[in-house]
Amino acid sequence: MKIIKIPSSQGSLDKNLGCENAPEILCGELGIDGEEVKVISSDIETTDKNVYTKAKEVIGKKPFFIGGDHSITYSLFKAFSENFENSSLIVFDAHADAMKGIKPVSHEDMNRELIDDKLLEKEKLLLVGVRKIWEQEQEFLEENNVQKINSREILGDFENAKNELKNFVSKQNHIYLSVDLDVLDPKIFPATGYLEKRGLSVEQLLELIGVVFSSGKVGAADLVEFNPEKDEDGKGLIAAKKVAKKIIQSF
Ligand SMILES: [Mn+2]
Repeated sequence: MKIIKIPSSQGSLDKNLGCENAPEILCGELGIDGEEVKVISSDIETTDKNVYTKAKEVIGKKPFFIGGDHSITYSLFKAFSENFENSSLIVFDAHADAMKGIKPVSHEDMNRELIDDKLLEKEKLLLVGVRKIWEQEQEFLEENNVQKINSREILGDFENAKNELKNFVSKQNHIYLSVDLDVLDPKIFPATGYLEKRGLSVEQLLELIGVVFSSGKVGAADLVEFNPEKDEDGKGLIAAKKVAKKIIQSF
């Protein structure tokens, strides 16, 4: 596998400034090194191009991308889907990231932009842990029948949620896994831009990530939206490290 650092918060609409520091801190703490994508300050379009170019270079070598804000997944999945036919996207996130989009892509619209730009088939997207959906997003998700396993289902009947995930995974060919750490409960993970109550525990997230990897179909993964600047008590780093380790060990 290959670790790629993407130190950019340029797609966060200024809502998670500081998350660009996550790759350096996380890799330092984990004692791992990695290549770094060149981020051009105040030029998100060039940064996005650099993210895409790097992804094209490493797709096929089981890359693990550490962000950064969630907008990077657009360019990363674009490269992934060009390499693997019928590729699927499983996103752990408190949000649907499906607002009406404008370019450049942001962390609020990247799922929708991937579908609208025909880089992702709507039935190949699965949202996991979602619990805050805006009205315009709800319309889009319903119109497109986007599959989701929401946070309520996971907290209510974990075994059932796990089986639903297994079922989705079993029908896919090539999976890109994207983990937005705001899927975790704010009590254990306050170190991010948008806090939504009633989220997952670290143990639940690790187990569900394990389900996805046990298929042997994961070709690339990312970890996004950890903001060390909002991590006042260090809890965020502890959780982020556990999740990063799990992904590294699973590849
Ligand atoms: Mn997100």
